[in-house]
Amino acid sequence: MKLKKFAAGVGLAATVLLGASMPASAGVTFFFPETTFEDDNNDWHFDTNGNGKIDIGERLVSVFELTKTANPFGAGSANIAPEELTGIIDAVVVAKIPGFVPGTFLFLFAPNATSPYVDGASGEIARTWLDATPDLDIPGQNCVSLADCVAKGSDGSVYMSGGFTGDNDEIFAFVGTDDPAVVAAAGAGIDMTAATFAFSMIVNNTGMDFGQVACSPNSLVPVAGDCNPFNGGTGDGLADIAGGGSIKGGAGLGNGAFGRSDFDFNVAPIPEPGSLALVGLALAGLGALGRRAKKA
Ligand SMILES: [Ca+2]
Ligand SMILES: [Ca+2]
Ligand SMILES: [Ca+2]
Ligand SMILES: [Ca+2]
Repeated sequence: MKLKKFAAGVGLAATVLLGASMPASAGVTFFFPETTFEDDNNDWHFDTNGNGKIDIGERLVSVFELTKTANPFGAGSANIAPEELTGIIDAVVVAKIPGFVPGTFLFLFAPNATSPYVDGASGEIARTWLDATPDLDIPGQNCVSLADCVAKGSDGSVYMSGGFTGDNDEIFAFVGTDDPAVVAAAGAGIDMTAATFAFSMIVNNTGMDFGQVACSPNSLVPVAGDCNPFNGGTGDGLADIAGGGSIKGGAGLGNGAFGRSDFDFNVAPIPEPGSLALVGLALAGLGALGRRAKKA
């Protein structure tokens, strides 16, 4: 009996330390030591100079839905529900560098200081909202225009945001064609560009504290180290938010978007005081069991 109790106590402590905690917000479950947010995006390009190509100074705007969280080191995932967690990316191309493959380019992005969607002036590139009355379904494609997608994706309360605040690892880049029509014509499952990003967290209304995650190796940096070799400063290979993915073909989209991107990212939540208190209780319980076992 005592062994069983001891095992149960160890099980409780292990569950609290390693498993999913109680979600800080009702619908979002965090995994320790890292949590992956999985997303589905629709992507728009603002062709300011009208040449049909993605150029320096032009904007990329994405509306996305974060459908679930997962444990990047093992099994375990949880749908985000009953609320929905959605967001908007608004960034400006600041470099367009021809790649080795003709027709491909490395694009580097910076915050859009005049974004109507995120606080680009403070460095925000992406912002998320937690909405108690879900109305956006990116996988199900229920928004019919950029304005409709933005309206459905930016209602609710601001949850978390990320962007550039001066960490030398910060990056938002993709490698691929500069012709959105090529992406738009491709099927939904076809990867058209490789994307990499590392952000600093700017707004945090999650109820959690966060450490940092490795942002390299990534699709541009083959070894661990500075996550952005293009910005003149040397980072330590760590950032608050790190992710990547691809822009997939946009065939069948009827809302003006040219592509569907998949930009999953990781964060490193620190167990909240409530969880630590539970761990303390569990350890105290183990201590009591141990003392009783010694006496017997
Ligand atoms: Ca253009
Ligand atoms: Ca919404
Ligand atoms: Ca750097
Ligand atoms: Ca860093």
